Amino acid sequence: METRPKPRAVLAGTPSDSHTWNLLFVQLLLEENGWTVHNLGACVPPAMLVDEALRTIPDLIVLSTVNGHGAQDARQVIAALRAEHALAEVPVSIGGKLCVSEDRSRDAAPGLLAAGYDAVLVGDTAVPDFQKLLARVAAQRYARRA
Ligand code: B12
Repeated sequence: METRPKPRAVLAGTPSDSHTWNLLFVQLLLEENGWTVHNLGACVPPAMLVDEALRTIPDLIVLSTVNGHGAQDARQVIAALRAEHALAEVPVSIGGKLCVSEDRSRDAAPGLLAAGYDAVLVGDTAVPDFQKLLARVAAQRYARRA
């Protein structure tokens, strides 16, 4: 019987993004892959995400965005998270429709990785890539606490 505590994720929409079905999709995906999720919902201000992350120190922070402004919004969010020493080791990933086309979303990825994201998940491979990332982060968590 599985007795290990589940890895924990904090999930949020980007500050300007009011879409919610994407968040529900990502929450279910995380849960189906064995994670506990605190879904903060849409239009999450960076300060609120930082407060929640500091309160719980999750194993993963996940941002979902589809309104086309995500690549811009994502900058202020990662700057706020990476300004906190206590969150330095927490992986942060972002996925969805980051810009108004898939090509632009892919073009935005290197800049977001350089800004501090650990993974930028866009296009057809977003979900399988995310599932691999979840397995990797969970395995690292269990190895650290073994
Ligand atoms: C429903 C909808 C709305 C509803 C939202 C209701 C709600 N409660 O969510 C309403 C009418 C409110 C709305 C508003 C707006 N919308 Co709208 N909306 C849609 C629509 C039709 C469906 C979105 C949806 O729910 N899909 C279902 C979910 C499950 O799928 P998804 O969101 O696509 O997410 C998938 C992937 O992106 C990915 N994914 C998402 N996040 C993540 C995260 C990770 C980690 C991973 C791995 C994967 C992942 O996985 C999901 C499943 O495949 C889309 C068009 C479309 N057909 O997609 C436009 C769309 C998202 N909207 C759009 C826009 C522009 C807006 C507005 C800005 C319009 C306006 N001018 O006011 C506003 C948003 C205002 C704001 N402040 O954000 C654009 C975004 C442009 C872009 N990115 O290219 C779209 C694409 C329409 C279009 N073709 O132009 N919208």
